Amino acid sequence: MSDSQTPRSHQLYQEALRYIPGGVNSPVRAFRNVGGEPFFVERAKGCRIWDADGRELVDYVGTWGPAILGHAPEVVIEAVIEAARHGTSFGTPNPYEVEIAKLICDWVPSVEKVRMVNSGTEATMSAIRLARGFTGRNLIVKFDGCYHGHVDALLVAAGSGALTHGKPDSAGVPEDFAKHTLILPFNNTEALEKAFAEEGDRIAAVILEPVPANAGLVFPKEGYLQQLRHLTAKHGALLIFDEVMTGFRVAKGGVQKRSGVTPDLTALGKVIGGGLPVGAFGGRADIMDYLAPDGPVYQAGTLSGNPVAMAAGLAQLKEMERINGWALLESRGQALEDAVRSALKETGRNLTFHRIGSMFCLLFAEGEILNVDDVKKADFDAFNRFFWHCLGEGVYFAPSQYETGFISTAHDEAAMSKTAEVTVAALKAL
Ligand code: KE4
Repeated sequence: MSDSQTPRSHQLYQEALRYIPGGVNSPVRAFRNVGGEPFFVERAKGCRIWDADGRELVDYVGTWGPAILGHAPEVVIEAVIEAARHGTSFGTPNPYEVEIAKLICDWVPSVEKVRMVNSGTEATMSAIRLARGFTGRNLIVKFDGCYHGHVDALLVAAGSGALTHGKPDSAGVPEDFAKHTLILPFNNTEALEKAFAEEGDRIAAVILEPVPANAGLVFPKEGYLQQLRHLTAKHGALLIFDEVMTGFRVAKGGVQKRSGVTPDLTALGKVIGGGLPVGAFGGRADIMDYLAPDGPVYQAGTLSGNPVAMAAGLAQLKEMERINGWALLESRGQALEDAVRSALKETGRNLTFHRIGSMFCLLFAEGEILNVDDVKKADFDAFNRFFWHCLGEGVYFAPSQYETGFISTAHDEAAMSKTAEVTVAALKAL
């Protein structure tokens, strides 16, 4: 995509670079993984977005997950307008908070009590602090390739060996923080057993994306989540599912509903805000009651539970239930998978397509892909060429091989057939 094809976005980007670090308010939007410049979006509706140069694009990023009903669904827009008319934030409890808390407790198996926050990062950060406060332990286990937001304790990379304690994965994270985080390879049962054998009574919690979707899209091996549940319970450690991305998307109750594995705490975000800034963390009541004001673990937020964001989230979740959105997402996801698989067959490309419900990833790698180490073997140049070819033809996939794509209930026939056509052409052109 040359700047001449998107002159207005190019101009906006040059201006943005003057006032905003990297020209963006979140790094992935800068397209650094695929090269080139980002485009600026001016409006979105359903499965389509329109950029500053008027280009219409079929959108498979869905603002990184929240747009499960597509962009600007009428029910959400009306709920936001209605709520905003009565005030945007009160700094006091409001009825919306009670309604959404009840809905989350009813729908998500692990959640007996829930606290609203303003992002997925806040949700995982708070869940970690709560787990440490509840257990009186410091050590947190996470998995290489899983992303949980920009939490100091979790911006940690695997040390030299699989079982060494972490080292900071970002400037500004003190070594002292990283040493309390142990990084394990995902889907490696021996590493898990060894870690618990050596450090089990020091582990406060294990946090993971139960279906990792920030390093490509990979699936837990048969029995892996059950093993995690068994080992954490056996050693008095908590199990935290980061369902910021999968919650309310892969099923009404998330991965924990589909898998039957119930964590002690769950982090949520994205879909529950209907596109507004919302996160949440919840779980066993005896753990959640450790939170201020009743308990010793402090956590707070000026805009947590604000009426407008709650109204947006409630409208989205209730609409998903009304239309049984999960069945719709499964059928659209299957249609996309069929189209991609026939394109791969037609073009003789031996690539790997992973999908769970409306989340998918076309991995430019062959063979079994079990964790981020396998994804790192992908052909990133080929992915980049595929990305730009599709974008040039009006189909916007996530601008990184490490990111997952999202389908919404608004992805219509026309969008899906255009996607199939463009995918074949892009694979042929590789
Ligand atoms: P936020 O703080 O960005 O709301 O949520 C952090 C987060 C936590 N847990 C999981 C599993 C997540 O995927 C995320 C954020 N996801 C990225 C996309 N992979 C958001 C996009 C961005 O960083 O701009």
